[in-house]
Amino acid sequence: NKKGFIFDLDGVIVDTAKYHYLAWKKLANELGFEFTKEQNELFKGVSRKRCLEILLHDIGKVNYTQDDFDRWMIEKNEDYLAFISNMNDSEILPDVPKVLNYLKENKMPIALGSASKNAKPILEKVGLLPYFDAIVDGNNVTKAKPDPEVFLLAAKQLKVDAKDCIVFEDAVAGIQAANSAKMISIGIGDKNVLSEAQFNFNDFTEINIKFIEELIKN
Ligand code: B16
Ligand code: MG
Repeated sequence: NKKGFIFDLDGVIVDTAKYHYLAWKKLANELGFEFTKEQNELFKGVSRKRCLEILLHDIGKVNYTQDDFDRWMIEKNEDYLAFISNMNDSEILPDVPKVLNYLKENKMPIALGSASKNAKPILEKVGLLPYFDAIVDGNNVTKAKPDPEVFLLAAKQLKVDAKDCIVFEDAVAGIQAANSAKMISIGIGDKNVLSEAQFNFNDFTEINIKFIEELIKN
C-alpha cells in the first residue's frame, strides 16, 4: 500500500516553542504576572485561542472582556511574528532534512499537520515548503488535537488511507490525535511524556534510514 508521511511543525521540524514562549511571557508580564518555561510546556500543540484562555484563567486569573481577549490574541501573534521574522534554515531541527530528502527520493507523499496558523510562512522561511505535497494547519481545521481532524484531512489531501499514514509528533495531544486516526504514531521527544506513541525517538538524529525503509515496506 502507498504510505503517507505527516509531520507536525513546532517541536518536530523547527523549535518555535521558544518564540511562542517569549510572546506569551511578554503578554503575561504586561498583565502583571509571570509565565514560566514549565507552563509553556502546556501550550505545545495547543491552539492560540486555547493557550490564551489557559493563560488568563488558570495562570493569571485575570478578569477581561471579549474585546480584551480579541486584542490580546492579535498582540500575541504580532509579537510572535516579530520574533520569527529572522528565522532561517539554521533553525531546522537536526537531521530533519535527512529524513525529508530520503522520502522525496523515494517519491513518498509528505504533509504538514500543525495547529499553527503561521505554518506556511515558517516553512517558507526555513526553505522546506517545496517538500510538502499538502499543508493542513490551524487555518483548515475546526477541531484541535487530540481530535484527529488535522491528520485525517492531511491523509485525504495526500490520497492515502489513514491506516497507511505515519505521523511525527512532539505533543501528547498530537500522539493521541494520530492514534485515534488509526495512524502510526512516532513520538519525538521525551519517551515518558509521549508514552502513548507506537515508536519513540528523542529527535531525528536517532532515526536511521533503515527504520524509514521498514515503514515504507510494511
Ligand atoms: P499559532 P504545532 C502549535 O504548533 C504550537 O505547538 C502551539 O504552541 C501553538 O500555540 C499553536 O501551534 C498555534 O500556533 O499561534 O502560530 O497559530 O506543534 O501543532 O505545529
Ligand atoms: Mg508540535
